[in-house]
Amino acid sequence: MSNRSSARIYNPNMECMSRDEIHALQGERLAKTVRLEYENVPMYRKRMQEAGVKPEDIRTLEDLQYLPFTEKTDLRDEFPFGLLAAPRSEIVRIQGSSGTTGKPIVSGYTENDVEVWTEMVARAMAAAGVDENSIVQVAYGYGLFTGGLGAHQGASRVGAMVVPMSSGNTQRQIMMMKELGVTHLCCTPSYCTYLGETVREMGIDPERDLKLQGGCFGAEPWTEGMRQHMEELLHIDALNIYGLTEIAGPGVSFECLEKQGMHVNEDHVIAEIIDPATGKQLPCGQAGELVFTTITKTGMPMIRYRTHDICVLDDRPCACGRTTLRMGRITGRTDDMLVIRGVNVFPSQIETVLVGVNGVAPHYMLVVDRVNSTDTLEVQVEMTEDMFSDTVGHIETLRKTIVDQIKSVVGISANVRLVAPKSIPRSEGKAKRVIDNRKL
Ligand code: DLL
Repeated sequence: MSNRSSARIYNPNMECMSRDEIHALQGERLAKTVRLEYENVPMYRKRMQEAGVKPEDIRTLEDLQYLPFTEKTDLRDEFPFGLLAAPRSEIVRIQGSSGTTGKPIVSGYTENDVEVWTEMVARAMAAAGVDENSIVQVAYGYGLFTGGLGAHQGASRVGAMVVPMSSGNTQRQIMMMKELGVTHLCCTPSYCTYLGETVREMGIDPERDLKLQGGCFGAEPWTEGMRQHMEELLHIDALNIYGLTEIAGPGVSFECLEKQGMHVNEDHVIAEIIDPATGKQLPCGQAGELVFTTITKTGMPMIRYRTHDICVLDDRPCACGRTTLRMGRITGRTDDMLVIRGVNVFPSQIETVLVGVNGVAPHYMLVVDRVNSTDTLEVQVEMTEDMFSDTVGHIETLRKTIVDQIKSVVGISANVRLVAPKSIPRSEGKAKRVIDNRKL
């Protein structure tokens, strides 16, 4: 596991300010960003005029609440370049995300924006103990997706040796990991699990045969139970890293080795939690929808971008010395919340149940359907090899345990189907865990 003393604070001037200093800096930078948007982006000018807000009204952080929100649909409507605040000639990079339907969304980055993003990921890498002696294997996809290039840039910035594997080709990933003596891995948590299980199947003992110490894992929701599983499988410290294309990519926030939430890079972004129904700001400690405003970007800055991700914020100082706001795990998205027979169900609640049960592996799929006007939920979960070869009696007891726990934690009756090991498709990128046949 990581040597804590090797983890350091990359930019203490920015990561350890007093709350008052952070707020003052944010207010100042917010005012500049609002002016930039008003003067250069017709959509923002129109929205602000409609809301009766002029750039000179926005002077401090408290004024943020008067600004209109930005939605993903705005990026689609203005695709590809309608939201650029800088001249086209100053845009040096496009990154994007696929989106589930229709047009992709893209974000344009100036040289300044690539620099800001690199610094944010460098802070995450340093917090994970990555330095010039580290070897970092990047198994996020390279391309329009921000994972690969983002992790690459941040690891390079702290002076590490980068192994740019991209995702997939699992056996080769493991061969490189072993032969090069890779110390840190960056990929989605679901791919990490897959890699870890394959390492074990190949007869490789991570403690003896690998030099892995830790890694930065994100791009999809995961749970504490999943962290424990990954840490045991690969003998690492598995740290959470969060981000989204619209704001920068990975590194918007990141965990330190305390593993008590993700530090938001507050000198570059302002985080708010709002009530998704009313749009009103909520205090720290209360769960709601995460909203971000960028305050140093120049290519395609975002004002009050609604992420639809649900979490809580914590403004207490962390034992690591950083004073920045911390985000709790993303517990769901306002738009991936399943409403099943009137009950709100988040896939992460089911994952929490499954990772706490012996005899099943954390590979699952939720299949929602509607039969005779009634919603049904089937939870397919893989048995471990041991359980699979066990007697039928045990398997039925296990199935019933899971049904009971889902009922008590989530509050609904699910049909649990235990399936053979390795029968649920593995993911090399973001995992797909829900099939909702009601929408077809
Ligand atoms: O997933 C950027 C990224 C790459 C983050 C690598 C971390 C590591 P998008 O493809 O635009 O960008 O997807 C953004 O993914 O709104 C969340 O719903 C989800 N997400 C990202 N990180 C986490 C995380 C990248 N650590 C969307 N935990 C976000 C939970 C996450 N969900």
